[in-house]
Amino acid sequence: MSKISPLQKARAAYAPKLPPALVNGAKVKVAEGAPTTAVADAEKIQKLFSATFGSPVLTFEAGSGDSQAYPAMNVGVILSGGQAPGGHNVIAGLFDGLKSLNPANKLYGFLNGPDGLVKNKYMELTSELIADYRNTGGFDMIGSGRTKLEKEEQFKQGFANCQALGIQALVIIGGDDSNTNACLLAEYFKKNHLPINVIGCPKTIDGDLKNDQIETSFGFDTACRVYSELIGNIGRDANSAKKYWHFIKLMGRSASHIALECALQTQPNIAIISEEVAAKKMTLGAIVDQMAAVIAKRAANGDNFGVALIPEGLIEFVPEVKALIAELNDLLAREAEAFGKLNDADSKIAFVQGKLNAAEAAVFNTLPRGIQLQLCLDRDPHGNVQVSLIETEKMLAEMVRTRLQELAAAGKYNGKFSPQVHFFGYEGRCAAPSNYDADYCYSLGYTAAALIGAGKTGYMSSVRNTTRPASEWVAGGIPITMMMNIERRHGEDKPVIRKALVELDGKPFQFFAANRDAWAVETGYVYPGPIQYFGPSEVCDLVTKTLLLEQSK
Ligand code: FBP
Repeated sequence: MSKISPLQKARAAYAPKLPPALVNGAKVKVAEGAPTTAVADAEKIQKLFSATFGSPVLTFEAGSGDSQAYPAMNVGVILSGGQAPGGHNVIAGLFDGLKSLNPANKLYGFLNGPDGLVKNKYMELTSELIADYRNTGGFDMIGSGRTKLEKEEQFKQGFANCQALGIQALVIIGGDDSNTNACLLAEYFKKNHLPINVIGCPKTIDGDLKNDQIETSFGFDTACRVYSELIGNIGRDANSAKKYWHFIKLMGRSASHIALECALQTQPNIAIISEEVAAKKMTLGAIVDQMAAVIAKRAANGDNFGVALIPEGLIEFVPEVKALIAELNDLLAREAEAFGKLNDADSKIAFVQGKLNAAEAAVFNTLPRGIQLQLCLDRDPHGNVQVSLIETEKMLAEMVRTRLQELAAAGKYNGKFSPQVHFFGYEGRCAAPSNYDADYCYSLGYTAAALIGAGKTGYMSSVRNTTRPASEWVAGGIPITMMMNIERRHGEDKPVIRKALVELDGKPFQFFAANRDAWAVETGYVYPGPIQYFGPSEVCDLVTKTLLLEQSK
């Protein structure tokens, strides 16, 4: 590794905390619960996962009482999908856990995501290498990628590559889709009597891989703290200069957990929650009206400034925009040739306007020109609009400006509106993990080693009770099939882990909803400041507001 910062140097010495069952190593006693079922569509899931379905929830108790080293084995690890703070600590925990089972155990990292498994690109992870990455952010130790592991040819190739390395267990660190695929792989191996076990670990800053058994996905805590620090700084600037409205888009491809957590941490004047927009079937116009109303109210109090949080996935939750995008996808696929011959932006927009159905055309016509063009141009290899590239924050700022001009003309607004737009996403994904994520990730990795030592497959590593001190954390394994249901994906019924959206009757949203009207008019910003790695526990060992509220009785 090249030059490291003083913080990184000091942080390398941090010893992450472990649940009590693991403090003396990964040889654990395993307590088995009752057989499990699926979160929905149990019959279909059982049919698809006949070899792995129904396994019990596992809880670890300290020490198997076995003083013998377990037989030596080789294990592979893969990072899958978007970066999330703490991934290196999962690998460090896995490495240390495996060594506690038998010092001769070896860990191989497949490079650049699942692709590395299929293409046989790997490196052995030695203690020297791991030492360089302890408590660091990023996934750069072995890299990540978004290749989906779902086809039988990939499974066969993966098996052959693992066999050549003597690998008996694979750990896949990923989000809901990657863990669904980990489960498919576990099923394939078990059904075909191929001696490789598969364990998943819950990762994603989006916070949407959680359920009754998995409290949170790793990385959510750190990413939200980084964004909240920045939002707090911007709030303080806004309240100092008193001249700008800041429209801040926050990452989170689909669910609004990040926007909600950041709102709970910083108390902005506006925070849009996509799930509420969908539930109330709000139009874009209604969202704009709501924002303009808050801006006008603050202006009437002499406050021509504010902070608004906008979740990245918003526009797909607005029913009319969703319908427009679906029609645009079809239209541009159907008319690809004719559309491709058009050279300038105006003729492209006019072409689309002329071919859309009346309802969709009406929505299209309300959008600012830049967004209209983005919707026509930015498409992924499957021909779909790349929603994450759409600058919702700019779109809303422009639409709100127009609405405020109308209000002013009607004598209902007499303020100044100067928007500043921001997008926070990559700023947080590779941050040095907070103590929470450093401990949680290390524990998840160590737990994966214990599950491997116990010969389990098709499980997700689980560490619970994390709002309490680590000395009360509970480690174990959750059968992945237990989290599954059947969903329609690309026109087909597929078994998938159910994505956790923001629950409108859940305590985090309810708390936000009870306070947002006051936060809209008062300037009650909270300034969380940067993540603290050293110092008193009350500033270093924080837990997200979301988790605290969810776990509160
Ligand atoms: P994962 O679900 O794979 O963890 O990724 C989440 C995320 O960070 C989203 O918040 C964001 O929309 C997306 O990745 C961006 O990914 P990319 O940089 O690959 O486009």
